[in-house]
Amino acid sequence: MSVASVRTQPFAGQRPGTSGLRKKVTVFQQPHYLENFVQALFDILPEQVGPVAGQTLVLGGDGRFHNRVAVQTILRMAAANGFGRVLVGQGGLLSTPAASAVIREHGAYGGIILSASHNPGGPDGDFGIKYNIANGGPAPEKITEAIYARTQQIQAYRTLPGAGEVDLQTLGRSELGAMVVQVIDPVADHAELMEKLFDFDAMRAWFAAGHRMRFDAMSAIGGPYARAVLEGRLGAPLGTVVNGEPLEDFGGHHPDPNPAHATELIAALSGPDAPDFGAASDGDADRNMILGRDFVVTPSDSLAVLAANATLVPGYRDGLAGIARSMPTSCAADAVARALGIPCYETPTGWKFFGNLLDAGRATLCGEESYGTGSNHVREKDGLWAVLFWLNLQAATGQSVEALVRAHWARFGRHYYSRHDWEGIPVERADALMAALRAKLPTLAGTTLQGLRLAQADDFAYTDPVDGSVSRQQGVRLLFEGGSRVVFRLSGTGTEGATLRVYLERFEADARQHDLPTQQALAPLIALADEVAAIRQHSGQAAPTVIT
Ligand code: G16
Repeated sequence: MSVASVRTQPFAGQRPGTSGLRKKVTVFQQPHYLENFVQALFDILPEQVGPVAGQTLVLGGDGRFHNRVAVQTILRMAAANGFGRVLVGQGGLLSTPAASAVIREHGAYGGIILSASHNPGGPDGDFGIKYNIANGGPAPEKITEAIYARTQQIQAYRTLPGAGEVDLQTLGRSELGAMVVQVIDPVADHAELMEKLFDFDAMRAWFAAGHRMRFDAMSAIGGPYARAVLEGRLGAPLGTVVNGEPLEDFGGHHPDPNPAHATELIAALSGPDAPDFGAASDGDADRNMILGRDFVVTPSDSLAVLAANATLVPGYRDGLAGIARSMPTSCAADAVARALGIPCYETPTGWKFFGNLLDAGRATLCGEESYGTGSNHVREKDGLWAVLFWLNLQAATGQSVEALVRAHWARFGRHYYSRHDWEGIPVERADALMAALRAKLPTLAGTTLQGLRLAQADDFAYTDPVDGSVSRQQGVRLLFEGGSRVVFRLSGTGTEGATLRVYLERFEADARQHDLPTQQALAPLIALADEVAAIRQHSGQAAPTVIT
């Protein structure tokens, strides 16, 4: 089988965003589009990381439309570029956290994950690709920027034109040119890892005692993983996992586990006959949502509660080295870190920023407001891991989700939190909004807005404490006396227009004030956000499109 060099030309706009390159499926279907990006990656790896010849690559995706075609393309290109072996999930499938686990478990050189995460799928939906390094985590900016630079110069890519499709349904080994293709069980490594971290006996007893749970896999890749652990190893009744069959278009739904898109689950968790525990994961199974009966937990609170109770779980019995959260995530975790006497790191949005802290042993738990929670067990956020953590806490304490959160608020105070998304803003308008806001920053500190005194107004910059790299312009922060915050930033994961994210947070120590409706509690902050950033005027929209 001979290697061919196929001539090509650069495509504009192949710069990875918050988490890889995400575009419409129709964009990825253009001839050479995927190939250019993959070759750019393979071209920069030797210089950025080390030679690829003979190395092991991990490959898999969330099964969305175009996954099957893309996996075959990448296999042929990996062989033509000299990789020695590719570990690919059966059917071309691997959840994002499982890919991270497989990279680490097998000491692989790195991995390619095909996913656009929570973005809708299908022929008119989104597709995505990202590269993870040997620690199992997303490639840092240095690598993603090098890939982008290479895509802008690329002239040719290497492939095996004569190669047929590799059978990805049958577990085991085959050859593609000089490269070995090893089709692996996508679930096994991850399930083993979960069993090492959590008290499976206690959780089995919780189900055996008649407690009920509903896990909504949103017709995405989380289904097989959740079924194997919850209904398989833990003995939860069949049917505990709903929408458990991965579909190429996620059944037409938006596989994003939050109050806007998991309305069915929220309804199912309502009322006296509802299950005790509800949970969901997203398109590639790295996000999670946690619910009790008639009770929704915010991701920021989730991180804080897990951190405060971590020693109840076998994998974290010895305590935490530190906690890390993305800047827009609420400060609930900071309060826990203070009480535990451990550091809390504030990083830019994007899981890639946690990698160095985890590798250096500085942080054990990480979390983001965008429904991502994880730990040092892998280098990605992990939906099922978070769900099992909550399950383990309920089994260990005998308390409900709501009771655990209320006790947490009583001890640490409540951080009311909400995110308002303004989607589909024309890019120039969104850029103009952010530029105007940044220009205003020097005049804002010390002023009083809606009765709140502004202590600090800045554009968040992060210096990685491990390698000293600096990331600037990571979001405009308004920090008020008393702990309230408003943060503005543009999303880096969308595929159409711009999305302005406005993150709103109010700290309330007084337990008598812990039962306000969230939007009401945040009303002054919502009003001042619009006043300061002139959101309606710039966007031309009357209201946010999504409130979580
Ligand atoms: C990705 C990143 C997360 C980030 C989220 C939102 O999640 O991995 O770290 O918090 O996007 O990013 P943005 O606000 O820029 O849209 P996922 O689940 O989409 O991979």
